[in-house]
Amino acid sequence: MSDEWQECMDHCVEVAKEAGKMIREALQKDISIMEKSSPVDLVTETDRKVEQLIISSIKEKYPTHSVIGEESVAAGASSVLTDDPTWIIDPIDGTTNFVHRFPFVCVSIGFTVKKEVEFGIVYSCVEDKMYTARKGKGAFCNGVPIKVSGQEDIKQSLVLTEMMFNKNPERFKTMLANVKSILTIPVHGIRSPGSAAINMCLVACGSADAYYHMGIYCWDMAGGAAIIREAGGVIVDISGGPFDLMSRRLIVASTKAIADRIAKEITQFDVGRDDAKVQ
Ligand code: LIP
Repeated sequence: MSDEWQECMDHCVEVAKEAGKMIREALQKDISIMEKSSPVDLVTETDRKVEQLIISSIKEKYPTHSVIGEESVAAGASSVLTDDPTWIIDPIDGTTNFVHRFPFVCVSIGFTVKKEVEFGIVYSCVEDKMYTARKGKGAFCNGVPIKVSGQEDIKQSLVLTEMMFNKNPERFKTMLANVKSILTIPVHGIRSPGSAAINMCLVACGSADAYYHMGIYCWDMAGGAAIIREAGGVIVDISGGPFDLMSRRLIVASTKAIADRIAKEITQFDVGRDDAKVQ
């Protein structure tokens, strides 16, 4: 069985390269922007085309596998994770970056078996960095092994999170208050690169020490989850408890000490679940 998943991973890397080429070409042309759930939730024709490319390639080669894709879910498809081999796809993670040509844009794909992440790839296609990881086999960037910083001291750390307008005033206030709490520890700084998957890879390769977020989706987290674990980092729920891929929240850190400290500072708010429709 293990070779079968390796073959899937090799295929995943090839299709991500093709998708990345499509995104780079689209960056050279006019980009027409559409809104999804809010004026700050954007989608483009390229998101949809890239997702179609990836899904058709997977379906042709692995017709029995399941797929959860960001744009398919936006169009009404299910986002319930089952025990089936499942490809969880974000065709462009960092769509807002893409429309502004801010260069942190990636293709993120995680592959689960019995609801556990078996492998993940994140292709930061403007930087041409291909992050890959398979369970038990290590994490790599362009084939070179990567590992987390190992930083234990939150006061010596660089923390990533994302900030955006939230139409719920209480949640918006809490999100900003959380940023203030983390800055006040104090940490060396907070950065917002604009792509959840790239944020996870930045922690995985030691360029940052932690990343936290409430309100992202399984397709933002699945690829990066494999990479951070295999790079020696930790991934937990925003409460500090076990990570749940469908929970829409996470803390990623170089060490448990840093993850625990962030969990202690954060005030949670309800963001729902990816699989809420079946609850
Ligand atoms: C985006 C993330 C971004 C986060 C947004 C959104 P998209 O994904 O990666 O970092 O702040 O909430 O989920 O929409 O570009 O795939």
